[in-house]
This record gives sequence, C-alpha cells and structure tokens, in this order.
Amino acid sequence: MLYTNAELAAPAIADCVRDKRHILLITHVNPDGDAIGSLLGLGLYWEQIGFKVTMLAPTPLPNYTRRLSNVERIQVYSDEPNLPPSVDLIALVDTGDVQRIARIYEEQADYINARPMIIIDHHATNTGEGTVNLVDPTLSSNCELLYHLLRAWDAHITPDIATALLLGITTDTQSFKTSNTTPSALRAAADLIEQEADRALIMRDVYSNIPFETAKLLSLSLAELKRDGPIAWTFVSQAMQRQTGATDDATDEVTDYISNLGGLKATVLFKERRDGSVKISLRSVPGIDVSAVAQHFGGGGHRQAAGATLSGPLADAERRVLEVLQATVSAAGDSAE
Ligand SMILES: [Mn+2]
Repeated sequence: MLYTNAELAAPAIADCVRDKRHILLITHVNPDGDAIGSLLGLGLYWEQIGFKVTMLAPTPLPNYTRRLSNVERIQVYSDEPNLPPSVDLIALVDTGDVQRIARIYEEQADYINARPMIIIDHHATNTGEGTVNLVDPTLSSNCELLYHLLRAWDAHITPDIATALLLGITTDTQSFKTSNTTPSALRAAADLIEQEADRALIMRDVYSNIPFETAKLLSLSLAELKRDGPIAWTFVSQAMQRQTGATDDATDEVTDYISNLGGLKATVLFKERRDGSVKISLRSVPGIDVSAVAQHFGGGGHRQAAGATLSGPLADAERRVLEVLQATVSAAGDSAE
C-alpha cells in the first residue's frame, strides 16, 4: 500500500508495527542531516513506546551531526556489517530506492527480503516497494514528514526527537533558503522549537563549524576565481588539497560560496581528483538547466544543481565544460533571472 499523506498512513503504519519487537531503521548512503534526523526522530520515538530499535547508516555520519544526543546509537554498516537476527521489521527512511542503501542491499538482500518493510520518504521518484509506504514529495524534508506522522500518532515529542527532526528540516531547506521552505515547513519547525528542539546546537554545528583547513582551501580556490559575463568558475587542484590538508568534502564549501555570488547565472567548480579525473559541480539560477550540461558529460542532477566527472587535465575539462555552459546560458537569453 502506498500512502502520500501522513494522516492517512498513520493507522496503517501503526498496525504494521504493533505486533513487532525489534525494528531496524536504515537510511541512505552518505547520510545528510535529513537522513540522520529521520533515524533518530523515528527511532527514539519507537524506543520510547517500548520497541527494541537498531539504527543503521550505510556509511559514516557527517561531522555536524556528531554532537546530537543519542547519535552514538547509530551504527555504521561499513564499520560493522552485522545485522541483528532478532529484527522482525525494517523501516527505510529518506531513501528513494533500495539501491541507495548501497552495500547493505548488495550484501544483505536475503535478510532484507525476508522481513516486512516500511518505507517513509519524500523523494518523488520513490515507487513504494515496501509492505507499507508513505511517500510525500510535497514536503520540505523527510523529517517534516515524520513530524506529521508523529503528530498524527499523538506522540510525545521529546526535546531530543524535536532536535533530530528540526535538523532535517533545516539542512534539507539549506536553512530555510530553498524553494521547499513552505509555510508547512516553517510551522513544523516552529512547533519543534516549542517542543524544545536545540536550535542553537543545530545552527552552531551545521553552519559555524567550518574547519580551518577548509577556509585555507577556500582562500586558494577563490584566488583563482574567474568570470566571463554571467558565468563564474574556479578550481581545486590536488596540490591545493595537499597544501592545506583539507578533507575531500571541503570543496563543497567552495561550490556553495561561489553559487551565492550575486549577478551571475551559473557557476562551476572544477575539482581535480586523485586519479587525475575532474569532477564538476554546476549551480545556476532558475531558467538555466545545468542538469542538461551535466548530462552532456555523462553526469546528472537537478536543474539548478548538477555534476559530472570528466577526464583531465583540469585546463582541458574547463575548456570543454565552459563551451557547453556558455551555449546553454546564451540560449536561455534574458529569460533566466
Ligand atoms: Mn531528505
């Protein structure tokens, strides 16, 4: 059964859970704030009403979730690939399809197929392959969806649950900046703050937590920033990464920074990988579809945020991508904001 609304799904999910004892919650590979918030928000609630709960992420957690209370309860499959035999129900959260749980699905298909599964997700592409499915793509985040589900169940939302759910709404809306920042998302966030969500902890850890090495990398990369009319771009080389000691994900900070510059229609970051290939991260204003540019180079993504991997060297990749991007921006003319 596939539900698209939390109120309608609430009784069916409660029925499915009622006679179970041990629930395994799983989220997607490279978990983000919404994934971790979903594990903790739902996991802590089910624990509170008497279930044994195991929370599992396929790969390690992002740094900014490290100080959430109970986060140490989340097991990382790539560190410890043993699933408890006593589990009698699986719940998949914030995960568009089973491929997104990566190695867990590849190595544990029999284990997973032998158990009933609840799917709770907000990705439009989710086809609802579980025993009971709740997929609402109109919401900002999976944590907002869980918020509505908990409210429909009349659940007691503890401060820890509220903090977990607020984290997901905050990160999936990029701190209430993106177009999915709906009145409903803001109302859910307001209610969670009333339930004593630790908003200050989220803000500090998500936004005021940039490592020193990342800042040094950002400065080197911004020194190379170039502009041609409505397009700006820069690169991160392996030499820059070695020189600063910045981690691999530090380049996200560069992508974010240049995408927030005013007066541009599109930006690209070229990142040289260890094997010499070049990863591109494209961003654009509405009206410029950079996913088409990414697809041209065998990648993909969303209209306003997309990526691909090309063969190097850097200068060669720059020339090839800028040519296609310039054509795309010119074709859009003045219709793009
Ligand atoms: Mn999400």
